[in-house]
Amino acid sequence: MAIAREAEPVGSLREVRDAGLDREDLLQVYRNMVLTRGIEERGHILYRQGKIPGSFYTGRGNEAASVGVAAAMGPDDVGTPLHRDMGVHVTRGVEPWRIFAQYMGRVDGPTRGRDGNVHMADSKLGLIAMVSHLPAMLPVAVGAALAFRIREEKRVAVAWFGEGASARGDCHEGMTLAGVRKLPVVFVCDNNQWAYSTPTHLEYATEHVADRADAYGFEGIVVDGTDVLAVYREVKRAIEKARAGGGPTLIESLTLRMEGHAVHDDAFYVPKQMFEEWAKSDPLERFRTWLRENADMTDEEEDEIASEVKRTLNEALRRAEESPLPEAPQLLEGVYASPEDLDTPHHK
Ligand SMILES: Cc1ncc(C[n+]2csc(CCOP(=O)(O)OP(=O)(O)O)c2C)c(N)n1
Ligand SMILES: [Mg+2]
Repeated sequence: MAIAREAEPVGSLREVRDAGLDREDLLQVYRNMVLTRGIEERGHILYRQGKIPGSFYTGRGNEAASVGVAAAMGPDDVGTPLHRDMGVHVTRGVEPWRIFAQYMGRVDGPTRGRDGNVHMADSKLGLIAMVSHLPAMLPVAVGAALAFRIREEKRVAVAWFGEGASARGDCHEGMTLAGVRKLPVVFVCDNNQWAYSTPTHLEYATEHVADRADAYGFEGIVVDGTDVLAVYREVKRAIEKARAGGGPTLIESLTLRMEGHAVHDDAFYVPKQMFEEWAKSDPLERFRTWLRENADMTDEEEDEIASEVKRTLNEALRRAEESPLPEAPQLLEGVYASPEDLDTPHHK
């Protein structure tokens, strides 16, 4: 039996206004979702053209979840987004041309050519770059939340992890400490129902991943990750609760990974019917329909967003391709911090 609360879908425009989004905000959220998908689609083309070293990961199906969470974060909050969360980078304001530069290992990517793919973040925008080892970023986010507590800053950390990664010890360690110290952290589980080729019934034995929150002493919520407004509303509540001293929340966002684990994987092991079922709740299409029915989005507004995104992507690709590859002697720059770079007293 489920222990976590199962969140209701969002209904009216009024409810959305109460949650803090006006009409302009809604159109911006939609634009960020369209841009997120566009970046990953163009990235896939770059990969096929042989311009991207290594592999290529996308978060198709996760656009509502990633944009919805990021839209609920405050400007001084921090986050540790993962490989399905391009919408977080887009919403926090990473310019698309820098994302393409990152994909291609160029100096203008957020890691300045030191890493590829989505192993990136712009710390000036409150994001901490992921490492491959999952869910190693959870203790990092919990550490950030502990720092906020010690420094008496009203900031919140948002920590992403996949349902597969939830089986590992660092997840348990991070949540235990966060629960015991009532830290200002929101855990977001991107449950896309597959960990590479492993299905959920081989990943966890509870009904929901969020059911575990109760055992750590905080609230667990399951939300439909294709419903951007429901994601926004639930995360906004959890962030404000954390900011007010109410401790952590675990939000499980349920989606389906709509492509292979990465582009080298054709996901032959996912039942075709499952894809067909989930394609019916495509996050972009769902929100587009909602906006037309509830916020009177016009054909002109929709076309304007589509063409602005297209222009942005074309310009971004052109600019990224002009960015050079890094020079070998620069590779160690910015890798190690010196005591002067750090503002922590014991490093002075
Ligand atoms: C500690 C660790 N073990 C194995 C891997 C290899 N690996 C990369 S992604 C992945 C699947 C992760 O599944 P999930 O957490 O559900 O995230 P998803 O990729 O589905 O978003 C695995 C096993 C890893 N990155 N880190
Ligand atoms: Mg998964």
